[in-house]
Amino acid sequence: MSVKMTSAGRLGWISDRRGYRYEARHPDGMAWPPIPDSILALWREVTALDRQPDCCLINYYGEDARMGLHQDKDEGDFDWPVVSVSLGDDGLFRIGGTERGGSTESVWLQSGDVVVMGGAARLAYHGVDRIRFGSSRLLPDGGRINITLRVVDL
Ligand SMILES: O=C(O)CCC(=O)C(=O)O
Ligand SMILES: [Mn+2]
Repeated sequence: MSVKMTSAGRLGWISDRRGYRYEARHPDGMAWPPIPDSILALWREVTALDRQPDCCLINYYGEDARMGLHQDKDEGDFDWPVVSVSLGDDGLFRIGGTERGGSTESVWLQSGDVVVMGGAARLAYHGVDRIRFGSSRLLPDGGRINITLRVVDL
């Protein structure tokens, strides 16, 4: 995996030899930090939901990082939307339908862009093909941060 990740919120998303899953604790044993209020306010603004997300996944993409096409489907209830925020360098985001191998379209996400995957798009295949390293000055050492908010409902 080329993307570095950590989490905030009640549950964090981890990957180890046993696979991927949500866990209430960091692998080192500590609870995840709370999701910042500004991020929760953004969630409320774009979803109009009272329910808060359980997980705030924080992905860091360095120069050669990418994320293959996948569906977000480890949550208990796909009625809740997924909200994702892009910060720093531009990222080439690819999104298709709900069948693997279907047609896809690509869009360069810029710092501050917010993607909401809800309704019919909640289970759309998506990924990040590459980033334009150094295209933003937000992060002193370059790279892209993506923040993904999900209701996990465990
Ligand atoms: O970096 C992105 O824009 C997408 C991240 C993503 O799809 C994920 O973490 O599941
Ligand atoms: Mn995803």
